[in-house]
Amino acid sequence: MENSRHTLTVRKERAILVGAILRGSDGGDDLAELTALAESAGAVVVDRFQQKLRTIHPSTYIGKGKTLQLAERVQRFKADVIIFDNNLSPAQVRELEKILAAKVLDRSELILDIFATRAQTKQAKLQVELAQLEYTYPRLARMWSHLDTVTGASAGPSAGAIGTRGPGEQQLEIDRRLVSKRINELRHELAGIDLRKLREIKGRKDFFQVCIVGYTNAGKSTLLNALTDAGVLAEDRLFATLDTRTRKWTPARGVEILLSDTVGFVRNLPHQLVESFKATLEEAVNADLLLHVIDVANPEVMGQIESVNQVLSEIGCGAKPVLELFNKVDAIKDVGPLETLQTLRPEAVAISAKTGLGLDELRRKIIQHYKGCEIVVRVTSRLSDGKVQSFLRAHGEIVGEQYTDSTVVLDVRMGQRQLPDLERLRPDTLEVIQG
Ligand SMILES: Nc1nc2c(ncn2[C@@H]2O[C@H](COP(=O)(O)OP(=O)(O)OP(=O)(O)O)[C@@H](O)[C@H]2O)c(=O)[nH]1
Ligand SMILES: [Mg+2]
Repeated sequence: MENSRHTLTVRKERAILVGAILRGSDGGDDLAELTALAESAGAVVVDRFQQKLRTIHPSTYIGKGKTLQLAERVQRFKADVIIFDNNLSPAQVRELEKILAAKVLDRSELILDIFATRAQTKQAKLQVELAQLEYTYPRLARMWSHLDTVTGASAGPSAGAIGTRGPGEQQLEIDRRLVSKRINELRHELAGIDLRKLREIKGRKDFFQVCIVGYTNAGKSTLLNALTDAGVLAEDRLFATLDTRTRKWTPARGVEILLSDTVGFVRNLPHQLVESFKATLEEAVNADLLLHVIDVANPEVMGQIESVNQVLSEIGCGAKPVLELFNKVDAIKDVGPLETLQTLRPEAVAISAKTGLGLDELRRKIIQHYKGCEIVVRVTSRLSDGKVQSFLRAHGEIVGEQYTDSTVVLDVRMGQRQLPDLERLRPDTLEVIQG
């Protein structure tokens, strides 16, 4: 128990959720998303507590009276952890922990905790550790047990273990140094991985790249699976996916696309996390087309669209072509809000990644985008050169044919992206006549 007080995880812990609604804000979502996040992290939510706030209390965020009421509820519900929907300053966390006699986490720490349990690849693990250290750095007094694992010191309550020593100033100073050393190591290691990843992404530039983005739990992985049989994990949990998956997809003859699934977005994504996940989101930055999956069955759909667009512009994708997808249309109870959305965003495609509804139309629209970079080439090749002709017939649409005794001149409509492959086959002449 004493040990868990100092960790930033919430697995199997009894949690009280607290949301302060600031005057002038949009009123929040009744802690529905925080509940889903807490459960996703493995906590058991035993109580919820909301307060309308005129101003933020500097030392405890919520007012003194409310804090005391909260302390009473901590006792009554035997809570281990209090999770705030708002982001708290380190000083506020310390003060609240003192008054409430329980562990206090804010929304960003909760999200980081989920990320820490979900990270699969080495890159994702390092990125999460870096984000956790950077976010938690000013909160050092609370993270003794995390430092144990970082520095390789033994965890546990044995005398002298870091986890049981008081947060004395001297100890704090040593730990700060350990943390900044570890942060440097992580940055260095990640820089190497990022470079490799970047090279890998650049190596794909001959392909038309489509990247699936969207709010967490919107159905991105389900869509990737529905289109490509990728067999990626999709589940009703926030942040089921942390690592990017890329699959080759052939939606029509001669059209080869690379389709990537990415980590979900969430409102107020901790800044450090966006920073450290930039390499993962590099897929989106390099994509030719983004598919923005929107869960239209979620009552917070408008806010979620906004959050995603905000992160997209933060990572430099603001001007990229986007195809918006209204997903989960099979699950909506009231068509009213969907109709409003469709009026506002007439270009969007209504789909159900689960039942397959609308996927044919989606396929057509993606191919249209692909063909946006379509060209017509005039190619001369010897009649005996079967390779060039079969390539053109497989990858393009023949729009003109002229034969001589020994050569054939073909006019072919095809994707610009296939030009390098055609050049590699060395036809006698090759000329772009349109596009
Ligand atoms: N009813 C319905 N459920 C869907 C649809 N698409 C996805 N889901 C469900 O929504 C949940 C989340 O789906 P995922 O594909 O994991 O969502 P995601 O966007 O990849 O989520 P993260 O990776 O967590 O960000 C799962 O329980 C899916 O079965 C749909 O079209 N209709
Ligand atoms: Mg997913």
